[in-house]
Amino acid sequence: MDNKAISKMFEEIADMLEISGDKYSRFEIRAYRAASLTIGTLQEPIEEIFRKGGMEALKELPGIGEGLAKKIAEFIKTGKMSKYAELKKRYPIDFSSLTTIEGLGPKRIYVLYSRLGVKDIESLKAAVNSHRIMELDGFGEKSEKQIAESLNLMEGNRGRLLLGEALPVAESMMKELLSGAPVGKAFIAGSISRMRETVGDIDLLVTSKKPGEVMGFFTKMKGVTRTIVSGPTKTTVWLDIGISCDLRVIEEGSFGAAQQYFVGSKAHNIAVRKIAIRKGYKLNEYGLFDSSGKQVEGADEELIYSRLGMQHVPYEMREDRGEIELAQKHKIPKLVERKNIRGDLHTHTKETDGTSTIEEMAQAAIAQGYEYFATTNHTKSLRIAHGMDESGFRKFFAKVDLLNEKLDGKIRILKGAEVDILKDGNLDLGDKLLGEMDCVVAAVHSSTNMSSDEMTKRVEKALGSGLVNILAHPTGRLINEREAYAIDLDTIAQSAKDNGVALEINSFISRLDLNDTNILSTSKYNPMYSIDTDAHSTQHLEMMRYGIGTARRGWLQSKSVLNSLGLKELMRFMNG
Ligand code: DGT
Ligand code: CA
Ligand code: CA
Repeated sequence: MDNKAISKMFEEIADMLEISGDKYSRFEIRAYRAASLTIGTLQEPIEEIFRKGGMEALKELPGIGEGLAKKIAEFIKTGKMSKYAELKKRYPIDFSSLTTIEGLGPKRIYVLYSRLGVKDIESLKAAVNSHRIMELDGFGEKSEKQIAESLNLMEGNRGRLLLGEALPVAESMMKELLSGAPVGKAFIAGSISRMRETVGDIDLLVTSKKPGEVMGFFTKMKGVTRTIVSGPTKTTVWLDIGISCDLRVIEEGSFGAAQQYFVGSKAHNIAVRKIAIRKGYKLNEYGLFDSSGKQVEGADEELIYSRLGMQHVPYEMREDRGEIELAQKHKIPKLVERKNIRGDLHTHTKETDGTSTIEEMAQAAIAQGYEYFATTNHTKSLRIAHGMDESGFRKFFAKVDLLNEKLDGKIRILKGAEVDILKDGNLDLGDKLLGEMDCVVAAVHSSTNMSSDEMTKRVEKALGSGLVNILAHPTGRLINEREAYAIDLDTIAQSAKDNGVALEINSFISRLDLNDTNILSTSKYNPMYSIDTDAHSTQHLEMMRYGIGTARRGWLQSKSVLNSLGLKELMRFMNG
């Protein structure tokens, strides 16, 4: 997968241009960052897009023009990008790792580099440990502490990729195996199948009569950098995306048992195995066996559960968090599915920090099969995202009105904003304009360093304004990068329920906010949830699956999902 490499390079080029003092326009730097986001979140390998459609296909990607397309093609063809190499010679700094540390942008990283020789995570750690950072101008003790905390967080998650990075790779490996190797069934197991927010390694299962041939093919597949262990039933390889992948060849008669075992989780499996033992069976990855050692089930996972007196358990629930008891009582809820989703209520356009036009977003939403979507650009306080003021919104909405007319019911674009919840809990746009909007998404973006009490009151005030429909990314966490800010979600969930505000499950791969445990713990207040992508380009609409996976991990049913409502009922909620 070149996606991640190219995305990183573009981001680093932007970082390096920013500190270079060379004559580059802000526009150019922004273009590199937008392109980085587009490619880093593509759900298809970029080399595939290029192979099928050449330069033209690259240029069709949101935010990719001629110049950037050339650089992408250069990298796919040669494995190098000369612009990047040139700048890197001047700045031998690992920006892509260092910028994930909270509080460090390119300029501050350059200060650390020129003053302390910090150029990667290792040397940053050394600088923190020797307490030399707090002595620098513009840093201080608080900064050093923040950096230390961020390093610890990174350490704790070391080696785990985002679900949204690993899942597309697993799927494309699956496809390659099915088309190129002598395999029958193929299946993605492990944490990916459970839609866990991060993934330690990829687990693939296939059936085949020629395991040797399959393994030979597997170790030479695209993205494989080396073979770690190779055997006829299990082979492990290292992938260029930075994690390993286990491939297991299973016999048909054991496929269901292997699925049950390797989907996991380990905790769920242990609980199921105990039930098997209590009923006089033995359960392992080869099958369910009776006391005489005869295999009584094996090919079909569902039959294994049913033989144990259990309902089949959706993969996302298999964490031993109470699903075992529900399955025994045959009370597993019917979880929300992609087909229940009728629109996306949090999206951006070019007018602020998105890369697609409203027309492009509308076409992409139609292609998703949606009845409606809300366009919710940033408001004025959020300068780094080019947030709009009242007149900007009014001008934009006039355009949306025309477009709605032109689309003639093919889809309904809801006019909205992602309005900033300011430090004092006030909203960052006038009441009159907010009152006229179809869909007001509110979110905290700044001054996040307050006590839980203060933050909770701040957000409660916004929810109580009568103007807000959805509270976006309620905890503000970024996976592997930034902890949730302090906030009392119990109080917020109760307030959301009382004020008719939905809590967002943000599907963006680095957010997944609320997360599974937040959903489980807030469900008792019975608020509505809105599963949105926060798309900044047409491609990002594809991330809906990660939000749905997260919702399912939180045991959510479609009756609690705002954007599973038809347009009429949705508007009743919005106006209620
Ligand atoms: P990961 O890779 O850390 O994101 O998480 P998983 O769940 O994919 O874990 P992994 O790859 O170590 O193992 C895949 C599945 O295999 C796991 O979910 C359950 C099963 N498994 C692994 N080790 C054990 C074990 O010791 N006992 C049982 N019962 N199952 C196991
Ligand atoms: Ca795994
Ligand atoms: Ca594994």
